[in-house]
Amino acid sequence: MQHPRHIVITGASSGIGLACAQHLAGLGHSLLLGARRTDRLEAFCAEHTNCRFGYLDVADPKSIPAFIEEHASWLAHADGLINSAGLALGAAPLQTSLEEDLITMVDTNVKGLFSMTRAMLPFLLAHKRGGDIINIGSIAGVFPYRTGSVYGATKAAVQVFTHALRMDLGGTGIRVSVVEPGKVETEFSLVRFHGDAAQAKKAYEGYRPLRPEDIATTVAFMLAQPAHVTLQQVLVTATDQINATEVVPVTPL
Ligand code: NDP
Ligand code: 8X3
Repeated sequence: MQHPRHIVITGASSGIGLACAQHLAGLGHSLLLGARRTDRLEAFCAEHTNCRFGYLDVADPKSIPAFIEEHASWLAHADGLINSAGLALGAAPLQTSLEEDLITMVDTNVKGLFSMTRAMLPFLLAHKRGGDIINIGSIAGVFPYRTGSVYGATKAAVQVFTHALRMDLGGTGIRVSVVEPGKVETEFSLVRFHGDAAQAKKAYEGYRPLRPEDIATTVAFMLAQPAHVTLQQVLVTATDQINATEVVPVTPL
C-alpha cells in the first residue's frame, strides 16, 4: 500500500473529479474536494473517512483564496492537486458561438486552473516532500477539431502550462503532469449542450466511450509511480475513438 497522501481535487462533484475522489478514497488517501455543488461533496464525504470539502468556484477570483484560507491547516500537509474543474460550452463555429460561453471557458479552464495551481504552490513547496500536480487537459487541446476552437485552445493552454510549470518546479520533487482524455461519458456533454439531455446522450451513442473511472485509474497509476518517475503527458481514448472526433466501434459492442 502506498503511503497515504493529502490530495486536493477540483471539480470533484461530478465525472472525472468524482471518480478520482472515489478511487483515491478507496486507496486510503486523505482528500479535500472543491466544487460549486457542495451538496454533492457533502454527501460524498459523509460516506468516506479522511474527506473534507469546501465551496470552490475556480472562475471566481475571490473563491480560490477563500477556499485556501478555510483549509490552510490541512493544506500544510497537501502533496497532491488534481485540477479537474472544467467545461466546454457550446459546439458551434466561433462566428455563431456565444461570447459568454467563451468567457466562462477561459475563466474556468485557463484562469481558474492557473490560479488554483498558483495558490497551492506555497503549501506544496513548504514541506519539501515533493508532490503531484495532475491537470486534466483534453484530446481537444492536442488535435484541434471544427467547433472546438475556444475549448481546444483552453486545453492546449493547460498542456503548455503543465510543461512550463514542470520547468519552474525543477529540483523540488513536485511532478507536473497532464492527462488528456478523449470522450468520457460524464455530465460534460449535458453542460456543453446547455442542459439538452437528448443531444448530450447522442455524444455517447453507438460506441463504447471511456468511463470516468478509466481516467481515475490512470491518475492513480501516475500517483503511484516511484518518486523518480513522472508520466508527463498521458493521452487516453476509448479504443473505439480513432482521432479527436471519429469513432469506429469495435464489433460486437
Ligand atoms: P463533468 O461536467 O461531469 O464535471 C465537471 C466538474 O467541473 C464538476 O465537478 C463541476 O462542479 C466542476 N466545475 C465546473 N466549473 C467549475 C467552477 N467554475 N469551479 C469549480 N468547479 C467547476 O465533466 P467531466 O468530469 O467530464 O470534466 C472534468 C474535466 O475533464 C474538465 O476539465 C473537462 O474539460 C475534462 N475533459 C472531459 C472529457 C469528457 O469527454 N468528459 C474529455 C476530456 C477532458 P460544479 O458544477 O459543482 O462546480
Ligand atoms: C472533451 C472531449 O471530444 O468533447 O474534452 O472535446 S471532446
